[in-house]
Amino acid sequence: MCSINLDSKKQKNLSERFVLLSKNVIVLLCVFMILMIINSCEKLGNDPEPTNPSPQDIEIESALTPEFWVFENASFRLLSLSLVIPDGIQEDILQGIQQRPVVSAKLYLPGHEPSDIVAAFDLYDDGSSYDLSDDSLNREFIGATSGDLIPGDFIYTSQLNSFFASGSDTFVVTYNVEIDSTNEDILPLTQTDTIFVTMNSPPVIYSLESDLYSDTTDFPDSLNSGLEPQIWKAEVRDPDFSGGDIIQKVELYLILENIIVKQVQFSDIGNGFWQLEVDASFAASHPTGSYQFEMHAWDRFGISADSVSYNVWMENTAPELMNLSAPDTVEVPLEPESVNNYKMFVDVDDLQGQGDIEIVYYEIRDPTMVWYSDETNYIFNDTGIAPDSLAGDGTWSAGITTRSDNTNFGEYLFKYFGRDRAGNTSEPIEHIMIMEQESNEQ
Ligand SMILES: [Ca+2]
Ligand SMILES: [Ca+2]
Ligand SMILES: [Ca+2]
Repeated sequence: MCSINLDSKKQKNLSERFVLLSKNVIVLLCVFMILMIINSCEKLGNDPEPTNPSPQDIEIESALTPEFWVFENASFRLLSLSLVIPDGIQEDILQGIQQRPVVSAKLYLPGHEPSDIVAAFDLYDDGSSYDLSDDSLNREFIGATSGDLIPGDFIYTSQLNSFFASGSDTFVVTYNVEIDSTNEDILPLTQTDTIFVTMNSPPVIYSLESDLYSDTTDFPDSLNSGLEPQIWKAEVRDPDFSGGDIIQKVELYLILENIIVKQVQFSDIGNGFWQLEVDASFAASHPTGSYQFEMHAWDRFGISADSVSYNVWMENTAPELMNLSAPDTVEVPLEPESVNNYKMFVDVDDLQGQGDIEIVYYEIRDPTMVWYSDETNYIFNDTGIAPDSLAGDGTWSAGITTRSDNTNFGEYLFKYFGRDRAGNTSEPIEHIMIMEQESNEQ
């Protein structure tokens, strides 16, 4: 008897491993066989080619074809065709048991043979999942996707722009629904629509109105300083609206002495109306004068409307200073090389808003009747920089300092002014301040 010299422990391990290995092999074999069975079952189910639905089961419900197109309009528009199919057959088609109808379209010039086509393309019910951009035919009039929204709803779509046309013309579009390409006796379902391609027309500006003057149709010819908040509404339309064109931009230019001094954009509020909310600050930084208000509008091709002009007298008045707070007496410190700090505050208003105030400043007449002015240093601020406590609240603040070496004691006259960005200077406020030596008494 042949004996293998294994110790009993090793032998045990080996036999255990063998049992484990054979178990694994059996399990694997079983899994493999099950997979084979499943696979062959699937194959059995898939094996027959999908059948063609009967022509009587499929109808065209409707086709949506934009009728008017603007020549050389690059923006894509949807063409779609929806089919009516009984639910059971829809299910069969979606499960691949029955063949999916194929939808295509042809564009041609009327009076020509339908075979003499201008363009041919397919419509898809793919939820826009197919990439159509890799088009060797270089059809720039076809979108990169079908534009289809929901796959499997039997609404077939395609996106086109007007680049299929070589000029303004009328085109016939015929949709074809192929149900059974293998049987010549079964003709495709068809539907025919018409497309008109026209040249682009410029937008038209119809009116500009202020809601404060709703009893007149004309824009007001004067805008007084401090004008009430109002809405200016312009009616602007593009004759090519149905052709896919839209108004892109509506602007108002303010022109003074042939120079455009302000340009504002209106917002689209729909239905051909555009609006601008205006308040008294509209005139900020613009001097009182006779302005030309010029309306402009552009369509998406950058074609501009004939501008419409209004002559408007617009007013901007000077700021007003109120409620000055300043010391009546300032003292020069006794202690050498020291300073005393004082604060001044004044409320400043401008009908065109705080934004119109350019500067608040003061001039000083010293006891010897000499005037001093300095628009970089003798100024107030409303920017929150000390001694100003709050920016933009209309309370303007300034600091003044006396130094121990000041000797020009006596009466100082302060004159305070505000000037706006239109160059209007306020009436001054005057204030007398006495400068004296700090007393010794502590
Ligand atoms: Ca247009
Ligand atoms: Ca002003
Ligand atoms: Ca302030």
